[in-house]
Order: sequence, then C-alpha cells, then structure tokens
Amino acid sequence: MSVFSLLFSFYLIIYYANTAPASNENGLNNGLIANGKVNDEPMCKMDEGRIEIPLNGRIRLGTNPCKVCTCTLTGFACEDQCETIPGSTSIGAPGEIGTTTTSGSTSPTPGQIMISPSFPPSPMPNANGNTPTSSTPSTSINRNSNNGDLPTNYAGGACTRLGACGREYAYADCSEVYASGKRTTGIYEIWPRTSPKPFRVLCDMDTDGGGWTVIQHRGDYYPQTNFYQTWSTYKRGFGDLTRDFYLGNEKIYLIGEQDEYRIHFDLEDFNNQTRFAEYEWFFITNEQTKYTLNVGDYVKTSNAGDSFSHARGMRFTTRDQDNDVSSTKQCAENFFSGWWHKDCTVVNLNGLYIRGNDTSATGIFWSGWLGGNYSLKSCSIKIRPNTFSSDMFL
Ligand SMILES: [Ca+2]
Repeated sequence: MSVFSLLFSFYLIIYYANTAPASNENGLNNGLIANGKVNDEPMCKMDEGRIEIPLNGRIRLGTNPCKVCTCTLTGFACEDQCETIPGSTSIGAPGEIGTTTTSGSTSPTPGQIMISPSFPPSPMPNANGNTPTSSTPSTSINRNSNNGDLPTNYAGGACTRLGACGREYAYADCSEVYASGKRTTGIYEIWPRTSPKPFRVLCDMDTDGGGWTVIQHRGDYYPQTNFYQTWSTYKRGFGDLTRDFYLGNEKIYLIGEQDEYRIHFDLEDFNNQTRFAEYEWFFITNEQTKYTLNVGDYVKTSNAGDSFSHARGMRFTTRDQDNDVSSTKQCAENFFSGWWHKDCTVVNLNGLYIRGNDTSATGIFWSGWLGGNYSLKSCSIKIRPNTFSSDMFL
C-alpha cells in the first residue's frame, strides 16, 4: 500500500467519525449536534397538554398503563410491557423501617407478593354513586407542572433527571394497577410521576370497586407498630404493609399531586361493627408547608359521621414538631399520635392501640361514631382518583 493510499484511508476514517449522527444509549438519534443544541424538532408529539416522563427513553401514551412507547425518528414505536412485582413488603428503602418494624411472621415468601387482605373489605355499597359521568379514562393524568422538563427529556436527559432507570414503566397509583388488570388486593410497586424512586404500597382492590392506594392501616396485631413517631419517621413512613403501617407523608404528597383524589376511611369496632367516611377530594401539601391537609366535603352517604373536616387546613404535627394551632398544648404529645392536629383533634387514627373503652382518649378514635373514649379495632385510610370507576374496566 502506497503512502498516498494510507493517508487517504486515514482521511476517510476521520471524515466518517466527524459526520456520523449522534446516538444515545438506545441507538436512537437524539437530535443533538456537537455543541449540544437541539438539531431539529422531535418527531413525536404528545397529546395536547399532557406530559409524560420518559423512563429509559420510553414514554407512556394514552390510558393503557401497559402501553409504553419509544420516540423514534419516524414517530412513536409502542408495545405492551407491564412491570413485574418485587417480593418485599417493607416501606421505603432498605433500612428505613428500623425500630418500628413488627414481626415478619406473616410476610410473604420471596417472589410471593399477593396477600389476602388483612382487614375486611368494606361491606358498604358504592358511596360515590360510581357512575362514570365522563369518557375521560381514570388513568389520564395531567401534570402541567412538569411542562418545563419535556425538552430536556426528549434530548435524552430523562434517566439523569430521575436518577434511576432500572424500570421501563411505573404505575402512578393503585388505580393504574387496577386498570392494568391486576384485581387482587395486595402489595404492588408504584412510581408517582414526581417521585425520585418507586415504592411499594398496599392496594385495596375490593372496597367499592377497588383501585385504592392504602395510606394507613391499623389492626389487632401483636406486637403493635409504634405510631408515636417523629416528624422524619412520619415523613418516610413506617410499619409493615402486610399489617399496620403509615405510608409516609412524602409518599402521600407525591401520590396526591398527580390527580384529584377522593379519601375513604374504613372503621371497625370490637363488636364487628363497621362504618366508613368519604370526602370528595383530598391532598396534602409538601414538607415546606408542613403537609397541610386539604380535604373536600364529607360525602353524605357515608355513615361514620363527619369528623375529619375538623382537621381541614391543619398542618401535620408530631411529637417533635408542634404545628398545631394551640399555643398551650402539644397535641401530638397529648394524643400520642402524628396527625393534622388543630386544638387538638376529634379523630386520632394514629393514636395508641387500646382495645375498646379508653378513658384517656388517646386511642384510635373517630368521635363522630363512637366518641373519643372508644379505641377502634381497625381502620384504614385509602385514596383513589375521583375519575376512577371500576365500571370502565368490566
Ligand atoms: Ca401547640
């Protein structure tokens, strides 16, 4: 080979190296040129105004939670791809449970995630009428607050921004788990849109059509989980999802900001009597504003009595952070609970586990039903998007 041929070969190699299209990890042209600016408009357009966060470069379109799509040069390429469910029941990241974890005797074996409900499904009839009034699917989520993230994601920054890309699809809550065809009460992994990581929740697929994300549950377990906890523990959640637990204020906040949610309380006494209460909508604010309780009107077909309205607009208070409105009381200490205390409370579902009559009024009570001096046997707090109707999935 002559010197000229050798030099020409080097020239060709350098030429192609400089003109080859930029590619991301998935081998797709990401529209970037050498200076990092967007070279051209993305080929894929979202539905009007609706934003989806890509995971591993994949994007959910439409309302089928199993349908995930990849933006390609010729448009969206879609496939059905549902997640798998991990085999663990603890709340939060490993090591976060600590001293509050109770006996694991009832935990499922590895790989077994479905459990029977550890509390009776509500026997109550459909409390919200359950009549679909709109063709809007229950899983349609409008998250305008994330509009600014979209161009970055299209340029390949989704994984960097989310910090974790181990999974290609995540359910936003239990209503989406239900919509995907999973209709058994049990523990599932969800990943709310703005959550930095996925986490496990108990999904109630029985009460009033199912699709409920359970944010708190108490019951007659031994030993009991301690609910007299600090701010940081209430923030991240504690307990055992197969027994008694509090999901955690940060998780409740992240779920609740995705959609308009309804909140449902199930209550049971030691005589096998049950009551329920629902409120038309519910969310809590972020930690900076002390997870302030926002709750709509009491649903009048409920039968437990409207006691939760008393806490409307209150900030969350714990033993180590007094955010109640009383300058003379520390309500969390007085009632041995973390709660949206006012001055102080007429509902104390995170109180001490005291079986039945309780003169101290520090137990698990709902004043509108059995008063403050009766500590309930079990209770659950669960939330579900208001647009949900199981009738849509028949
Ligand atoms: Ca106070």
